[in-house]
Amino acid sequence: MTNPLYDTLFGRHAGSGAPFLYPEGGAPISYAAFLAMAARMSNAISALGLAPGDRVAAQIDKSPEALALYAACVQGGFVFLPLNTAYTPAELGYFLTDSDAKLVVASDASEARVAPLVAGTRAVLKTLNADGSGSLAALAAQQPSAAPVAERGPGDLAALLYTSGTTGRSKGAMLSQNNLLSNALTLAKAWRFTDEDVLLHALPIFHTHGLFVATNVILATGGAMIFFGKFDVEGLIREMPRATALMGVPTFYTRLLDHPAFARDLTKGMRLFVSGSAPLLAETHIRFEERTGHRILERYGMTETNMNTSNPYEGERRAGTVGRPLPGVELKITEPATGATLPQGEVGVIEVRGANVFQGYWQMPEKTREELREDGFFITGDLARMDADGYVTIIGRGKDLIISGGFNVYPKEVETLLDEQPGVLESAVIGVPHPDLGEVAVGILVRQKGQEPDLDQIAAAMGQALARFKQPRKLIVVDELPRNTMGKVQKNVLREIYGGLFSG
Ligand code: MCA
Ligand code: AMP
Repeated sequence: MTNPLYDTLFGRHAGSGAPFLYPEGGAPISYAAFLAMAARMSNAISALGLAPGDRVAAQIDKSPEALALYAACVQGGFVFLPLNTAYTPAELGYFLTDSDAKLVVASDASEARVAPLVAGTRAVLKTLNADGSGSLAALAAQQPSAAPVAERGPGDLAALLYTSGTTGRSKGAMLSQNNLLSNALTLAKAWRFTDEDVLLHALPIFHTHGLFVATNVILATGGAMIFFGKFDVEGLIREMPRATALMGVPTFYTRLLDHPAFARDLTKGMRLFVSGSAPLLAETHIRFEERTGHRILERYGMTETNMNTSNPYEGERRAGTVGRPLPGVELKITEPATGATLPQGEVGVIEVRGANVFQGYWQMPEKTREELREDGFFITGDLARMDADGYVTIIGRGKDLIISGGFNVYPKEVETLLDEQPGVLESAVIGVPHPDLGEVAVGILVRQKGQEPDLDQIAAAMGQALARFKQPRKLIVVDELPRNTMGKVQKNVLREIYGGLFSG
């Protein structure tokens, strides 16, 4: 094999007229047609002067063509770097420079905003729009529909996905061909995917969940995807009768349950509902079973590791747990200070090792050493307990992280900006329970003596600097923050005080 990821996920479908994508409102796209689209795009990228190993950064709307860009990168050996469409130019600039991307793909609508960020780099800027048009698409249209498959080994990089850090700058998680491939094959088998499956795909394709977990599992087995531009509860309900599986964040499930038309009958043909990226409340699991007769299968993963644990396909899917380590994944619960493995049943940090674990952080050897041990165990920062029969229950996070609707918000990043605002002495950003998004960010501001912060002006400044999902849903001004005897802000106290802001 010259390129294991391409050969196993894409090349094996050469010439297949079987449907791969059912785009919302569009004609079905066969595997063969999708591969031709990807090959044209791969040729176009080569024509722009990129070589295997070069980074292709993309901040584009979800579409079949956007997915073909991922396939094109695997085919040509380029490193795919997808970016959240919610990022503001202020956030984007760092990723483009840090990754030293050689091609940046934006949309016609965002081109003028992105151009100044690209101007100082060696990258070329091209566009790809939600309807498949754009300057990259135009260049691809002139290319042959077959392309060379770049020679790549299992350890070569396939993707670079940025994850924010609890301190400092975002880190690019380097994912190799084998990181992605091993996990796709493991999940396809664990969850019994076949070419008969039709997956409801309503996740974004710039994160692990929608791009690798959902898409790669289908590619590995030859099934099809009903491909939504974005999550739309009405669309899911409309299409569910012709689907067999759904993968989503907990918000998908609470929104389905809140919809009066979501009833048992609709789910008759479905064989699997998977949830992940954020904790699924046991209550949601139970309500879902009462309504549909299906038990949601919850699994746990990270950008750095793909998927680590899963509840079983056959056997007990235990509400409130993320199941057992997947085949090929070693998992231990350790004492945070020493790294020593804890006795069974005690709460500690999850560490994982396996073919799924990433290659380290892009150009950050020190950060890599802090989190990836020499023996290959990765320190996740998630706190959990393991039962005698291997089920893992996540208790909380050692890292200061808020997960809002499946998107990560690092309080430190928001606090740094809030602290710079006029009239603000200091701030603390906490996650507060939210009925729709699980939790949302709330900013607690300490006023500077004799000053009153202008909350509208601060909210506007956050809007300029931060993606919408990171912006505090509420700003609250106080005289001081609760601190422990060491002077550390007691976020748990703040969470208790403000925990009810969005309930009821
Ligand atoms: C949208 N908004 C949000 C979020 N999404 N605010 C906070 N958190 C969010 N997640 C903002 C919108 O900009 C809008 O702002 C307002 O909230 C309401 O938008 P709405 O239309 O209700 O939202 P939506 O467009 O329907 O999106 C909600 C969503 C979406 C479907 C839950 O956020 C989503 O697709 N989440 C999935 C994230 C994901 O794929 N995570 C996987 C990461 P305004 O008030 O201005 O109108 S991978 C991962 O975590 C690991 C590896 C793993 O284990 O999977
Ligand atoms: P990301 O940085 O986007 O890769 O997010 C990974 C984090 O999401 C993990 O470290 C966990 O904190 C969280 N996560 C993912 N799946 C689950 C789950 N099923 N239950 C609880 N937390 C989860």
